[in-house]
Amino acid sequence: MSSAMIDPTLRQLIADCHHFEAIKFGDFVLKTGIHSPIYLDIRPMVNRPKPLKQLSELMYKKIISMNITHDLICGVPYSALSIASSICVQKFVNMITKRKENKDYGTKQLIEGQYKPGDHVVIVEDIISSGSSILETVIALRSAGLVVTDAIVFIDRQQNGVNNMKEYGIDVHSLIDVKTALDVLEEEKRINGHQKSGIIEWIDANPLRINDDIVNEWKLLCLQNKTSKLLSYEERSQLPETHPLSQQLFKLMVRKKSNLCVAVDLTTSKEILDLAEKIGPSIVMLKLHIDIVEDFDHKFIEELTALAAEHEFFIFEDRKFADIGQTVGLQFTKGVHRISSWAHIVNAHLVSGPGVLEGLRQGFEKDSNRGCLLVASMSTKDNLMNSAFPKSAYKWSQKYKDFVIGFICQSRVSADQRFIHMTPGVHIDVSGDPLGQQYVTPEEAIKKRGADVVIVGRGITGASDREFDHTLQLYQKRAFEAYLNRDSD
Ligand code: S5P
Repeated sequence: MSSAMIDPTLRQLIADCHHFEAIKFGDFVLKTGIHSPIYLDIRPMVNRPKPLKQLSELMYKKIISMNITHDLICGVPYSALSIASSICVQKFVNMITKRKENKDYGTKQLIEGQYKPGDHVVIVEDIISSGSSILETVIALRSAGLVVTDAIVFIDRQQNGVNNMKEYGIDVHSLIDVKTALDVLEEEKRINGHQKSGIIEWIDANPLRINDDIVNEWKLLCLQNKTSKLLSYEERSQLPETHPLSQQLFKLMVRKKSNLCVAVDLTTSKEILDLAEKIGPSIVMLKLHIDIVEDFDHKFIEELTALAAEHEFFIFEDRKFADIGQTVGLQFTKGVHRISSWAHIVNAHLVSGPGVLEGLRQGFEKDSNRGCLLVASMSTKDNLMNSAFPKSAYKWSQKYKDFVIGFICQSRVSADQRFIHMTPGVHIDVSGDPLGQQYVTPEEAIKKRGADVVIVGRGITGASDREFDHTLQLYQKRAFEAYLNRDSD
């Protein structure tokens, strides 16, 4: 951009920036620890009515001249919020704002204001450096179903931000770039040629990248948006911030071509170990009710753990912890079973509230190879688990994701694909049992209800010796094929 072509108001604004110390020269240490010979902070400009009005008029003019479709305007917090408000007041355009909440805020809606999915939004920002803040806003807007393709900024620091944003489908239009602003300031005798070339040299030597955390958030959004349907186990193993145990499980399912967990509801250690030996190669998880084992001892656990390592499956103790946190902590770590010392996975009900998770927390001792599933719904007839349970399971899964890896459920609880959904009550013959168990087929569980892993008990363990191998393979094959053909009817 040549400084001779600059709109007189813009020229005046750049001079004002220097006058009000929105542009400063010297030696500044940036947030990143890098020394910079130039400092830009637009606040002293947007805190004053005259430059704010002039700046917002110019920015809106740019939106119009670039022919950018816009139902709404969104300022990047915080400095650009006043610019966006000023545009909206002057030009009668509606505004939305993005909250700047910390990460713990979970999935709560980050966009404030009236909008509908599909509305076009133009982003307004004061300065673009790497583009990270703009991308953060783009992620929030796109997550809410809004369409955003353009951003208007006052000054481009020319440190690669505009280029960076192209990768994300965003065209950034600046009123002025920093080198042209420096020309103006030189012409206005506010800096000399020597200072200017030193700054330009520094700018050229310091291109910026988008912050890694934001890139990861973007990847996650892409993976979720790529299809409204479920991603493959492989893709899910690569989602950022997936629990290490879930990552291992997703990978294991791909490797073993199995999404089968067998419920081994047998009462002697010999029967369990014999069965584990037989089913080991075909399963990814073996589920126990350790309190029904009549001859329990830790030698049994050692042998089972060795089989789990040999055949690569996880051990899931279906203890359904449900008491007050204090008791649950003891049930998990103490007693004859000392469950926390060997179970890769346990589960919990939230009937008594999230205290149960606090109670369990101590037993996980930051061991990233162990995790907990929340019971969100049950397979049995006339059970009392109404819709409050999946809602609460969803809510607390977000807060305890350091060890909550997913759900025991009859249909999906969370759209967050990092969580595993496991469905029990699966049988090829769906007639149920006399004690209220209700069954669905592996296809129904996986294709219709969205299960990632099916839990099969008597469907397999009840097969006669003669039919056992065939039955095991049939369940493995039907469940995995249902996953592979999930998107067909
Ligand atoms: O809702 C549920 C939750 C669980 S964990 N319904 C269930 O049946 N289960 C468990 O899954 C149950 O405790 C048993 O171990 C297994 C189902 O066994 P099956 O023989 O009826 O397949």
